[in-house]
Amino acid sequence: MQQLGTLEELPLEYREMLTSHNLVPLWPQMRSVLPYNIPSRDTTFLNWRYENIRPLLMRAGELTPMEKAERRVLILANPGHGLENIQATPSIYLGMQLILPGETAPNHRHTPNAVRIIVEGEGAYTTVNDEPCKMERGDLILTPAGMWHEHHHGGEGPIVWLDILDLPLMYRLNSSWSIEGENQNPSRSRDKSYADYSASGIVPTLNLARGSDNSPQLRYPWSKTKACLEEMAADHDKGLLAIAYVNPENGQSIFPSIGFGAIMLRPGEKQKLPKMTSAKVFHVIEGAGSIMIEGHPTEIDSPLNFVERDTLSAPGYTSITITNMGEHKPLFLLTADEQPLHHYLGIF
Ligand code: 1HN
Repeated sequence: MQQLGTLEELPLEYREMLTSHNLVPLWPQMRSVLPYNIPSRDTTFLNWRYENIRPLLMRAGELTPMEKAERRVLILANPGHGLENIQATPSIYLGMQLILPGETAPNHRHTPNAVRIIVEGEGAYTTVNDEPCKMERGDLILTPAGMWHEHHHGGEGPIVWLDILDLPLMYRLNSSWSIEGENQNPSRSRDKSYADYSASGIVPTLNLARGSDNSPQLRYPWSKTKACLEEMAADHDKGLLAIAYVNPENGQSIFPSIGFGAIMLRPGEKQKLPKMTSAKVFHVIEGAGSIMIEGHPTEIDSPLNFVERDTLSAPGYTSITITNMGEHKPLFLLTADEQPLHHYLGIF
């Protein structure tokens, strides 16, 4: 590899002249912005264990009332990107949100796309553009860019969910902003996963939203995803059991930025995931296991163990292997990655 000139080799007076005209020489940083053979990957391979998050989140519930928080969230920040940059991966933000019984998180809408995965508790619902979406463990609830959303909790104990947003991307595009709104008046009694989009392959004929990029289905119940994976397992006794969450009207990823999926591992099974360019996030819905990556300079020798409700991140351009430690129980994971964006950019 050819050695390139450094900044220090240049006369001080020349460097100062460049700076004064807002100019920067490329060659001293050529290798760092365009590494040979493999990109730099800042995403640290790590597990945010729920057993560590939960007590700190409950303390946030004691320390900070809703009026002082708007959204009571602990951000799952990846140290590889710098904790202050609120990135789990280059374009994915993760946060664990808590609502206590009787609390409401006020109505607003914003440019970042958001998904919630329900982690713990029941009795809460999110209203999205007047559609009340019930929140049950493992459900995926969408609030696409620009849609009004507010959260209510009428249940007994705390409710906790994982927020997944393309906020780091929007923020760096200087396009992240929000508007506050009046409380919503739900116009229907239940979300469209019960009727309009209750069966795969069937869509309502009179759908006025057809053609819009946003998925008209806002809630993807875990019970249906799980049932589908179990039926797939009944038909296939080997191979990776995985599904993607798509817009039922056009089959495309539910967001243009982040792709969502679910994986099932049979009892005791070990699976190598298809190699991909994008970093990846995992949230454990049911079961326990371990995960290992290969092909990263900061690779740790031993795999990371995980249990239910843990959330993990892994860098792109690595080979990921997951093992289900349950001898009799299947393992279910939800995944989020930047695959749609990579496809769009032509780098996947
Ligand atoms: C947001 O609107 C929510 O609506 C949660 O629950 C987390 C993080 C950053 C920006 C907006 C929510 C968020 C957020």
